[in-house]
Amino acid sequence: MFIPAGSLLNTTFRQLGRKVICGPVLVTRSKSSQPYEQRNELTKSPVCSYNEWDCLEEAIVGRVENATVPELTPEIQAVIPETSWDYFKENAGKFFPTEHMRKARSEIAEFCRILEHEGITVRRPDIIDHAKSFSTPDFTSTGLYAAMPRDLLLVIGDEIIESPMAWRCRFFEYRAYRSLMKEYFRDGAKWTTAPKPLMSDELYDMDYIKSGKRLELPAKGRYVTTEFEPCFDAADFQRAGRDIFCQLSHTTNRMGIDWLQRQIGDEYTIHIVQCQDDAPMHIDASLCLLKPGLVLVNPDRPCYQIDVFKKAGWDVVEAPRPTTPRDHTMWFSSTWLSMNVLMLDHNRVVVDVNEIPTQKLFEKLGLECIKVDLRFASSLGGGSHCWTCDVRRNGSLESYF
Ligand code: DAV
Repeated sequence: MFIPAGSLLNTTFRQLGRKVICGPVLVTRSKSSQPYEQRNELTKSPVCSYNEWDCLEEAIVGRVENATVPELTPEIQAVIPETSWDYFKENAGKFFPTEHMRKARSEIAEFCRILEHEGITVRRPDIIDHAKSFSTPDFTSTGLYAAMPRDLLLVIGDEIIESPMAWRCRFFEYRAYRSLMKEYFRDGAKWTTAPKPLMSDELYDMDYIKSGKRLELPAKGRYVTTEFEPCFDAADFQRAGRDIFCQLSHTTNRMGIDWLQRQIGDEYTIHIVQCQDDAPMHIDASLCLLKPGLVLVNPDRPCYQIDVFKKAGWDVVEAPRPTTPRDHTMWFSSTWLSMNVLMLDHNRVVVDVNEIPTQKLFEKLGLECIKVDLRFASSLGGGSHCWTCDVRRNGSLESYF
């Protein structure tokens, strides 16, 4: 359902309001050994990103280390491929297979080198033990991973928000990012942590799977998460300056979207758009904003509100079908990660080296493809967009609609 916005004007690239200037020359990194009192007095935030396409200067890239098989809880069962169900049941709490993870790790190391070669400062989360079991008054779980910073961290302007993610196994995922968050805070960023969900049984429709209609309910607006308390994953949002697009999904509820809208204020308008998707979780393999005037869509998941983009003069381009072999292990997602791409600026796009049709499309659109091999890394559920969080892009707050 689209929430029509008064702000959807036909003017383009209007430039208004608060402007946070950022750039690597202006940022001095605090030494972690330096006492807080002696931190650098900075006026510029090291965190600054308004959209998916301005020139990328600094990014967090996730980690493979200690990725742990989660328990097959209802909120996971509602979204992951059925082919993973038995594997998760049998291996919950254990690390993912060593050899597969070794390959994924070397792919991610190479991905980091490629980004650095493109002039981007690459930061990494801490290595923590995700297999450690924990309890809250409401539930007991083991962790998952720190592979997908896109799911947790939402950067809107100079604010970096730790999202109230919906999976129990991700309750403590923020811990892997706390060294970075503290550093960004010391250096001037606005650091926010959304209200932590209790994740008690009330947050979940415990009968969602039992109803036997797992694949039909999203069309009726029913998800595995309830409206008991706010929850959202940052990857359900795509930023276009003053307009932010998001979907309701198994990980993002209305109360979560309302919380975010109130938090970021009326400088921004969040629009809910929905795609025809029988297991929605994260918008970035369904609808990807590539640059002003260009949106990439998933032909299997038509977006009901695509006219919003067309009316604003945007080109809507269908992503080619993924080429990942059917028997390739995808524990968490579909193979549509082929369209889960990271823009380095208006002209450069990070695309999987194996996805030739997607590369050809981008080349036809005049984009330069920066090729990375994420075949084994993608088994953990993300492409180059999910594996990263763009902490700083060189740009300002603009309106594109
Ligand atoms: O299967 O399209 C993609 C999830 C990306 N974080 C899918 C889900």
